[in-house]
Amino acid sequence: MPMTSTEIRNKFIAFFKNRDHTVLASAPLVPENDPTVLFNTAGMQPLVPYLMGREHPSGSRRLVDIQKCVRTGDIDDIGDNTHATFFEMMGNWSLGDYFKFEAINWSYEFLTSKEEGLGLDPQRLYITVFEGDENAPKDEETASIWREIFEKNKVTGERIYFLGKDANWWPAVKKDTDAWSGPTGPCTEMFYDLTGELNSGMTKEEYLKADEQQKVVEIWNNVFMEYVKENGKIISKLEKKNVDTGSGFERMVAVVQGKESIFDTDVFCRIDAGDKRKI
Ligand code: ALA
Repeated sequence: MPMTSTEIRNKFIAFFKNRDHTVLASAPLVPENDPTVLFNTAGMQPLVPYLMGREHPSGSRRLVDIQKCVRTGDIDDIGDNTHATFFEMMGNWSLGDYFKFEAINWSYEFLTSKEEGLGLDPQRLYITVFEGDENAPKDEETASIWREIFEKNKVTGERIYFLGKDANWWPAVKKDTDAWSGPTGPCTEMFYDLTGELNSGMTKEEYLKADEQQKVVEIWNNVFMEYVKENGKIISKLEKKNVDTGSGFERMVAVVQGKESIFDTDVFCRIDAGDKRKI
């Protein structure tokens, strides 16, 4: 029997609680103090003041939560296998505390550990890393942390791809319309091979094609916030570096339950009704 969505939810919270993270309830879907968005579109949205340097009311510099989100930017993708109008985002947060090494190692451990995590097959993981541009250098540090993890765990093949800011920078830049103000930085995304048939020696072009065909699905994004953006432009470095994580809950459930679509998981289907939808 695969894990239920409730078990996955509880495991995520427990994993980070055991690593000294304070557990937060989801903030309301409609932001309380952020006029820039109609809905919370990511786990980081309600935490922006703390990512910018204000002390969190809990007094903690490590947080974990599962945030309710509506991502209006994804509206054209709604209805495919992996995008929902409303979704939940699992997140662990470092407010000026740990950075790349711990964040990446914990992501890998939670994804693959059979005891404390989800027990996913590491041979089906693919990673993207920021390739660098005029604002920030190629993220070699992140790539070398991943290489070390794969080597230590005997995960074979080439599975790290360097991509540009549209894919590996938060928030992704949409030319001319990006008026985002807030904390920003490069990210590393984790994808899972839904088919179990992909070859880890794929060229970048082959990998991008597999992504386009939804053979891989993004299941986790670690953002390494180091900069401050104002009206879409990087204006300074953050005083304290942060980690912002986003892991789509419904997608993770689909991957763990071996389903191609989030709509076939127990988040949307009765667990005793086979493939019949609830409504
Ligand atoms: N803020 C990042 C995202 O939503 C983690 O993907």
